[in-house]
Amino acid sequence: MPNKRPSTTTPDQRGEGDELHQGVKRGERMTTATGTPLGDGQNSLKVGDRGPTLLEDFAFRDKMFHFDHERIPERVVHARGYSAHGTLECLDAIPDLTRAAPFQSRGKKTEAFVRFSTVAGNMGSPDLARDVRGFAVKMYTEEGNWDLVGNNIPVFFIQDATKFPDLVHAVKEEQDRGWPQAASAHDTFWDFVSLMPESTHMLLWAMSDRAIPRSFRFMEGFGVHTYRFVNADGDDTFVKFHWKPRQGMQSVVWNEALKINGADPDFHRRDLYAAIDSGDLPQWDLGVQVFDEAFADEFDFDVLDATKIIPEEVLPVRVIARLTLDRVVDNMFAENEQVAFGTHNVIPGIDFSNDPLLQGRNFSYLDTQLKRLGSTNFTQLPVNAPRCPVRHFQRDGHMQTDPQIGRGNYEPNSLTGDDRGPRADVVQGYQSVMRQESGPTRRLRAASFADHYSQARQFFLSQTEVEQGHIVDAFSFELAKVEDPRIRTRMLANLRNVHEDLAQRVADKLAMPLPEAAEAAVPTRTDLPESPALSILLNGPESFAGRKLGVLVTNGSDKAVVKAVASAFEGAGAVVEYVAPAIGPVKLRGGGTLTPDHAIDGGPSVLFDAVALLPSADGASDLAGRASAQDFVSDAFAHHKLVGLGADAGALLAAAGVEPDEGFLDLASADDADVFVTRCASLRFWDRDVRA
Ligand code: HDE
Repeated sequence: MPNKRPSTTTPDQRGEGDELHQGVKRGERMTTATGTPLGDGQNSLKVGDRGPTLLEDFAFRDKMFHFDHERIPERVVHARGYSAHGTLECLDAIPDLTRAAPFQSRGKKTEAFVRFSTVAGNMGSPDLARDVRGFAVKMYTEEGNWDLVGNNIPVFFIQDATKFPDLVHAVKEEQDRGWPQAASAHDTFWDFVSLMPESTHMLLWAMSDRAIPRSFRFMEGFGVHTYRFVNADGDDTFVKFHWKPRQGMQSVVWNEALKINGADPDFHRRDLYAAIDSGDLPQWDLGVQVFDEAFADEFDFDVLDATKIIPEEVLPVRVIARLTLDRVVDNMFAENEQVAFGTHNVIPGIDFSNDPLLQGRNFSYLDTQLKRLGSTNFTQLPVNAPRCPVRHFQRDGHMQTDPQIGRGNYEPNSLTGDDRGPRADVVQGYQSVMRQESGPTRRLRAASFADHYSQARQFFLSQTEVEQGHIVDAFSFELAKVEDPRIRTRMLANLRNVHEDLAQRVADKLAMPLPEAAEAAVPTRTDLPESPALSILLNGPESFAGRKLGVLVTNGSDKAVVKAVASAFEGAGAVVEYVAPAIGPVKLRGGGTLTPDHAIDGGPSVLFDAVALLPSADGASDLAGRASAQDFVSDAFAHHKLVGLGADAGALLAAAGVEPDEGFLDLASADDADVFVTRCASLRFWDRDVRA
């Protein structure tokens, strides 16, 4: 009986026991890659019951061949990312400034795809690394794809693209040992940046809370470079792009970030997925700083230097459009991995400046796609394909899927149909801005790029005291991980040029003497005014909407209070999740049960923006003996969180060693819920005297 199925497979494995089954399971018939229907998906073809597999087994080879080649190289930087689809809507038409298609009429909608990322870590690294976040937006316009490949920090480490491979080698895991993963806190990174004072301004941002965002939804994005807008008459202006989160800005604290990475390494991607999936669609306003040559000439710094910003207080950001993310990806590989961004993807109305970093990027992004995606035809992949007609005489190449019909495959030709194939449009087609450039060819850093410290100082002074403390802590944490003391000394010498107080505080935390200040090409300016727009805490949300409350419940929790808290927070647009001693249903005092979202050992308070402690007295005594419950409370306290305090949580508080302060709000009765949710809009109780 050679066709008898072996009894070791279950009916489900065999595709039996299904009412549709007539050799077909669940509607679709499984086939090989070439469409041959499979008769058995569980067993390879063998000689006898226990014999060797036959080379003839084409189905096995078809499947294994494909599997063996599933991986493509991950991105050399920004390998870990997460994406979503959305729409850009024009709020303020600006045809006078640019002929870029998305901005020609108010209400105009343009399909978009966004990929957020960390920079240094590999694809499987944790989301809460201290790192810059990529903020890359592809806009599928009717005049081609426009990619704005930006970051959540408006400046960069280096001024010239030729230094990029050095920077990336230095920050990635060290080549002789293979660590650390997704961390700048190691010798090679600090060695490099301490020798490259141009990175100082970026370091201030990277050591600030900008580098540990609470969520992609709560961070700003920046085009970084100066670009050009060009209108229909060919007139051009300079422009810098800004994405402003309508959710308000928010970051976590460092000790919390470390713990989130353990509790939920996918914290950021899960957050974005959950928000979109629940209909709480994240939005950013797209704003521009537009300026002319005269402004550029008068401005304190060179607008072509990507280590400098133009403060919003000097040149306000004008909002012109709104981006809404409304659809999660269907397939991470097809979309998140295969999306190919490039600064060179511009459309009529957008042009480049001479920023030497941007010029270099225009080469690198196209080049890297061939390595990753393996074919010059990557633009034909659905996520990369323009939504407008594509017509040219580019031919063939690996994986060509365009039906390139007709006889003429060159331009000009007289054979391809009536219109003789596509021709350039000298009137409406892309025209590069005509620029007068002259001068000797030289490898030189312009003198106008020489000030490396003044804006770093301005950034530091524009932070609140709390944020300044975080910057001091971050420099100290990272430099304490550096093994070679000469690197720490060199970095402290650089920091003295930023601000004496910053350098002294970092030195104190490292228990090191302050070295002489480093030699600086130009003296640090002390006259730059503070820029409040640079602070996260000064630009937080107006409410707790979009944030998450974690409610600790046990058997016997007061139903009235639990319900009131849930309805107050959900009414404010927040998400409420329940944490209990175990994942099974909890019986409430006052009747009914509640199904928790987390068991306490898998639901630490670092996953929430605020917490409510609503155990029964017995539940609190029971939890008091559990380390995970003690951490739940003591971490919430240490991370400056607002805590709603039920009437019976005393035993747990005592076990956690926490004395309630003004950041603890009474939740003794259902009536207290509204005050608690209103207070939670401030997100943290920074006055708490604790350093996380
Ligand atoms: Fe990138 N960068 N970069 N970068 N970058 C890449 O392109 C590069 C820079 C940014 O989600 C790579 O497709 C050079 C600044 C983002 O797919 C690569 C220089 C900014 C992403 C590359 C820079 C960025 C990348 C790696 C110095 C903010 C992820 C894989 C001149 C304005 C895009 C890839 C995504 C990715 C090169 C500096 C943002 C190698 C040479 C400045 C958001 O081409």
